[in-house]
Parts: sequence; structure tokens; C-alpha cells
Amino acid sequence: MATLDDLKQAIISGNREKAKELTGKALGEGIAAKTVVVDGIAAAMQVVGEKFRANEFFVPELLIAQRAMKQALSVMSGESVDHIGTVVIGTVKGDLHDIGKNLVAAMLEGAGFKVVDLGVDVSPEKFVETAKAQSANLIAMSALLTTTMGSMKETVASLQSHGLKGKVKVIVGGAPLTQSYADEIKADGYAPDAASAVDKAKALLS
Ligand code: B1M
Repeated sequence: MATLDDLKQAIISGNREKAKELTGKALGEGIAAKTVVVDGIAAAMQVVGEKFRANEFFVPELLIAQRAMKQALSVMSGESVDHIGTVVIGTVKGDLHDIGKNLVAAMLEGAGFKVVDLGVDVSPEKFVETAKAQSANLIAMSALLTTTMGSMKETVASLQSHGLKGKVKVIVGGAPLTQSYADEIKADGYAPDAASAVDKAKALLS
């Protein structure tokens, strides 16, 4: 697994070219796409997140690591995996923070979900329309601002008015979110971090 260790280091240090090259190398060596995502790409971003929380990394390091992660993930697209469900993910309307959301998306993908990533500043209508069009099992919403959390409640209400509440499950997360807020807006689940988001998504679909 030396290639995966090198890939992790390349992402942590924000080396985009190396991250892309090593992802291709790992796949070429026959390492499963899922393993590359979980043990290489997502594991690297986990370390980046920990370093950030410990004040060893600051915003610039976070952003360059994220760019390296995106380069690595671009190599993964097209890899065939048997999907265990479809997730529509995005950062809610008015909110441009996407580092945590991208980490959750990568982990879900690594766990075998088909992930439709709507990016940032996603309106409740867009979440619901896409979930309908993609016959998704789950909507995953991220918010980093207390001022944008309310958009999650609107998405749940919109699902209800489309008769999809319960059929399409909703999971929410992001630094200002809590289980009690998730309960209050009638989301089906809350996860404090990317790894628990995967566990929660699997549990909701089982
Ligand atoms: Co801004 N920002 N930011 N920011 N930013 C915060 C969030 C803030 C806490 C900083 C502060 O004041 N201390 C504050 C929010 C205060 C609040 O509302 N409570 C804040 C603010 C105020 C703002 C602006 C308004 C600043 C301004 O312009 N005056 C502005 C808003 C822009 C907008 O969105 N409309 C703004 C802008 C930015 C940048 C663009 C500069 C940049 C974002 C770049 C990007 O994302 N591409 C940025 C950043 C980087 C941050 C901080 C420093 C770091 C956020 C981050 O990426 N963390 C942040 C302060 C901080 O956290 N120390 C801050 C790392 C990431 C891995 O963690 O996103 O929490 P996180 O994700 C975790 C979990 O939360 C969870 O899993 C992830 C991994 O374990 N998770 C989920 C996330 N989504 C999930 C979804 C799930 C489940 C789990 O299920 C669906």
C-alpha cells in the first residue's frame, strides 16, 4: 500500500500533480477504487481536518489540500462501483463553504453510493428536483453558517409538499448543526463528521 501512503502525503501537502498521478498509479496497480477513496483520499483529508483543528494547518493549507483532493477525485470518475444507493449532496443556499461537504461526498462515494454533487449555494427546489430526477434515496445537506441553516428546513418542507418525505431521506451536517436542530426540522439524520455521515446514510437505507 506504499502508493496509497504516497497519495495521502501528496494530498496533505497539497501537491495536485502528484495526487493525480498517484491516484492513477494506485488504480493501475489494481487497488479497488473504493480503497483508493477511503484509505487514500478521504484518509488524507481526515488528517488535514485534524491538523486544522489542532492549529497545525490554517485556511491556505486546507484549501490547497482540497484542490489536491479534487484532482485525485477527478481520476476516479468513471470507475465502476456497484452502488448501494443514490445521494444528492450540496451546501445549502447562501453558503459557499464546501471543504467538509466535499469530504462527506468523497467518503459516501468510497462507501459505494452514487453521489450527485450539486456544489454550493443549492436552493431547496434544486435539491428536491434533482432527487426526483435521479430517483435518489437520500439528500445530504451541509451548512457552515448559522444564517443558512434555515434553508435545510425549507428543503424538508419542500420534500413534504412533493409527497417525497420519508421516501427520500434527509441527512444534515456542518459545524453549527446539532442533533436537536436536525430533530426540530424533521431531518432523518444528523452526523457530526464525514465518517459518521456514511454510517448514518447506510443505516437510513437499510
Ligand atoms: Co468561513 N466561516 N465564511 N470561509 N470559514 C466559518 C464557518 C466561521 C465559523 C469562521 C468564524 O467566524 N470563526 C464563520 C461562520 C460563523 C457562523 O455562522 N457560525 C464563517 C464566516 C462568517 C464566513 C463569511 C461570512 C466571512 C465573510 O465574508 N465575512 C463568508 C461566508 C461566505 C458564504 O458562504 N456565503 C466565509 C467565507 C469563507 C471562505 C470562502 C474564505 C472559506 C471557505 C472555502 C471553501 O469552503 N471552499 C471559509 C473557511 C475555510 C472557513 C473556516 C475557517 C473553515 C471551514 C472548513 O472548511 N473547515 C471556518 C472556521 C473554522 O471552522 N475554524 C469558517 C474544515 C472542514 C473539514 O470542516 O466544514 O466543519 P467542516 O466539515 C466537517 C463537519 O462539519 C462535517 O464533516 C466535515 C468533516 O468531518 N460536515 C458534515 C460538514 N458537512 C456535513 C454534512 C453532513 C455530515 C457531516 O451530512 C450531510
